[in-house]
Amino acid sequence: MSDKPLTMTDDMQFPVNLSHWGAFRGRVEGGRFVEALPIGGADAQMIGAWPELVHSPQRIDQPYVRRGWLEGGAGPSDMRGQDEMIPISWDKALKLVADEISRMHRDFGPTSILGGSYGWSSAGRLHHARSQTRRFLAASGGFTDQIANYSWGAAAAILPHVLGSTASVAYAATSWASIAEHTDTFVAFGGLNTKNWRVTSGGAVEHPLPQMVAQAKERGCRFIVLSPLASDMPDGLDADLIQPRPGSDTAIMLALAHEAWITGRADKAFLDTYTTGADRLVAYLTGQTDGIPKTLPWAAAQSGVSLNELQTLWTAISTGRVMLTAAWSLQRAENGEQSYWALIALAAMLGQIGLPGGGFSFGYGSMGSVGANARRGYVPTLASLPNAGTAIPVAAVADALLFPGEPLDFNGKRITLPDIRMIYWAGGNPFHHAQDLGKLERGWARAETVVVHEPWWTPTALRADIVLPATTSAERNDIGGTSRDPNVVFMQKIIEPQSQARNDRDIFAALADRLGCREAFDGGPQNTGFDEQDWLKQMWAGTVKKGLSDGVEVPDYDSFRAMGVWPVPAPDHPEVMLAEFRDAPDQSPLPTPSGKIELFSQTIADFGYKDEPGHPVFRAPHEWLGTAAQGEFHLVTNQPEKQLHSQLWHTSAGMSGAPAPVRIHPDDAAAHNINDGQPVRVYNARGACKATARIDVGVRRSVLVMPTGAWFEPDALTGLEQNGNPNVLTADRRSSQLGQACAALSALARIEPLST
Ligand SMILES: Nc1nc2c(c(=O)[nH]1)N[C@H]1C(S)=C(S)[C@@H](COP(=O)(O)OP(=O)(O)OC[C@H]3O[C@@H](n4cnc5c(=O)[nH]c(N)nc54)[C@H](O)[C@@H]3O)O[C@H]1N2
Ligand SMILES: Nc1nc2c(c(=O)[nH]1)N[C@H]1C(S)=C(S)[C@@H](COP(=O)(O)OP(=O)(O)OC[C@H]3O[C@@H](n4cnc5c(=O)[nH]c(N)nc54)[C@H](O)[C@@H]3O)O[C@H]1N2
Ligand SMILES: [Mo]
Repeated sequence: MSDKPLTMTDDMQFPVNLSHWGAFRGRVEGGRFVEALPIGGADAQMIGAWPELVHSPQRIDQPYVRRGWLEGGAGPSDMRGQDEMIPISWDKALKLVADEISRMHRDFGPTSILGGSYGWSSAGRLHHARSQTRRFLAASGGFTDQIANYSWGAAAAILPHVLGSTASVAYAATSWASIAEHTDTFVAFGGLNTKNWRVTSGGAVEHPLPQMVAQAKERGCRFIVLSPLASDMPDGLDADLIQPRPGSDTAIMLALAHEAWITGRADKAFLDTYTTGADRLVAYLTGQTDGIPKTLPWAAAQSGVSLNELQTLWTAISTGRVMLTAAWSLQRAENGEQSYWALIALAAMLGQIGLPGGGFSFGYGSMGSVGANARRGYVPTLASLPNAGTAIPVAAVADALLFPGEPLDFNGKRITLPDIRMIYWAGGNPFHHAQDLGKLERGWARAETVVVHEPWWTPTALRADIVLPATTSAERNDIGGTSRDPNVVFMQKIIEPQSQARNDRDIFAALADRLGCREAFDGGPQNTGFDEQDWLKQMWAGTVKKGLSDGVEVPDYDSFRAMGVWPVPAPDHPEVMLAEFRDAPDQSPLPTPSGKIELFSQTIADFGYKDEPGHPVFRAPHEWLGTAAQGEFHLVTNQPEKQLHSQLWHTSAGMSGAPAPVRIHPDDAAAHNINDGQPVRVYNARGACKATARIDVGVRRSVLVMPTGAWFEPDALTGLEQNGNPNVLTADRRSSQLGQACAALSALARIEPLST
């Protein structure tokens, strides 16, 4: 490993590649990938693990089939993950898979195949496993897709009602340049955890946020962080820290909005011009609707924060230019939708939405390059194909497997859960990401056939009937990048495919040939016979065309390929979210029913959901410190430090050396006889896992903080999960009927020393 990261111009002889955790050059010696060198400030340890990933002993070397499935035929089974896996030829494996797809379509119709394939697979748009899976299953006759995502599913449901689109969580954000220049007070609900900046969906080349935050600080911006974890901020930021009960932020936001109203600070002109329904919200805030004024003392009682701290917070935001932000974690909770709506309502009261450095933006602490200010639309994507099947909310997988035919209320619609008989997963790890993994196991057992494409023997691959070995992105050419970073990367193949691994796309093309749907999979006769190069050229042609229409000079394909990294010219101005709307609300209305920010939504009120009266509300979750019994902790499951979810776990960058860490306050540790570094058992009625105690004075009392990312490995006899996957503990309740989104952060658990 070199001690200084390479710049883009160094060592041009090594091919450039890209992952969600950054760009790198790869050095191959004697047929082995021996070194990965970070480009542009990517985390050296995570990047450095690339050769370990490619040559991992966990690589799947060839296709396998589960003995019970091969000998007993397709059918429900609780032997997945336990049976022997038998090596078979590609030809045999492809025939088995193609025959199963035909059988499903013939006997049960398209919705019988679950094919959403949620997960992050690899950066690179052509070989993006999830896109390829969806194209293939759509082309072959249809499937049950998965709607939205785990990251911000609740936001995806609420924001279109309030702002008209998901832009403010998906890609738009006021830029850090604007914050550095204008913001007086920056309030971060959920903090700004620097570990999350190591990762950007699609893969970023630059990692500018630490410097940009430091610039704002230097210019005199005051930072206030609300989080149960003190380390949810960059070292040296010295933000004021407030530690509310997890799940209580909405109460705080609403009380601040109430305070703005009753003190006369509310910007009535802004509310009149740019919002609708403020009167309905105010009636709730003042207690006219439900008899409970949402005062600061009320919020103090809900959140376990002192009145004094809330008064200081109110004073801080009542003057000057204020930027309000919430991490995505806040909405990955029961009634998570409300935290985002309440934040928008508070920002509307302050009247600075659309002004430089003011208003709100989501997710500055959630991913690298949020607010980095890039010109969007230059990373090509692969077109999707129309699906004749159906779709379920992404987090409703276990329910769909367990309760076919049951109705599910979702964002004003009533879905009937499909009768899923075949699971097809490529590019995700549901036995890492889903809540209540015991429940998922019970649902999974009901499937007749499970097919998984994976590079490694993950818990999901181990629970398949047919496993097909996939290449990693180092073993193929691709184009990648993210709309949040000003670069597009030509990902050059570093090493030939290992063992018998094949590209997901080639696997699907071979299956499409067998099923007679190759032309549909290719997207029409004009693409027939396309190889990797042809596809990449076609995708790049779209980017060149965009450049022509925008007046941006884009290199031709061969030049781009030779460059490896193409820096997209910066936009003319730093982005200020909703500035256009503020400047000309009549010419640039929001795509909401009123054209304005909806502080009351008739559409939502008309859904008639119990917890959605049509304006932001505080609804306490089922599981939080407000309902905790003696000895119960709020379990906060955040993102892992040096992994991307379950990826990298089995490398030197990951956590596989010991059960995952669980952070606990020293007083709580003492009360439970727990020492630093001690093996512990974290448990509740849903399950139990091992973990390694980390005593941390920065953790709020009565909270445990445990990262996701450990590979699910329950002990065959006791069920005790061995590696520290907290999703054996989380509840599979969804955010609400509106979002049906992942609510992993609303869970209670207990902890005890593990006697060995
Ligand atoms: N408790 C709790 N649970 C959570 C969260 C939380 O905060 N708390 N967060 C949720 C969130 S936001 C997310 S995004 C999910 C993460 O969801 P996961 O599905 O767990 O994400 P990954 O671990 O990135 O899974 C990607 C999988 O694709 C495989 N892969 C990589 N490259 C390729 C390829 O080229 N081809 C194929 N076929 N496979 C490939 C990897 O080996 C890996 O198994 O977890 C969710 N779960
Ligand atoms: N290193 C690394 N970075 C990543 C990822 C990764 O796997 N590894 N995954 C990426 C993905 S897919 C996503 S979706 C994003 C997720 O981005 P986030 O959801 O923002 O990230 P988390 O780490 O889950 O949570 C951030 C912090 O929120 C705090 N928090 C939790 N609950 C509450 C609450 O109720 N109130 C308050 N005030 N704070 C709370 C926790 O202390 C936690 O540390 O991260 C991305 N970045
Ligand atoms: Mo995510």
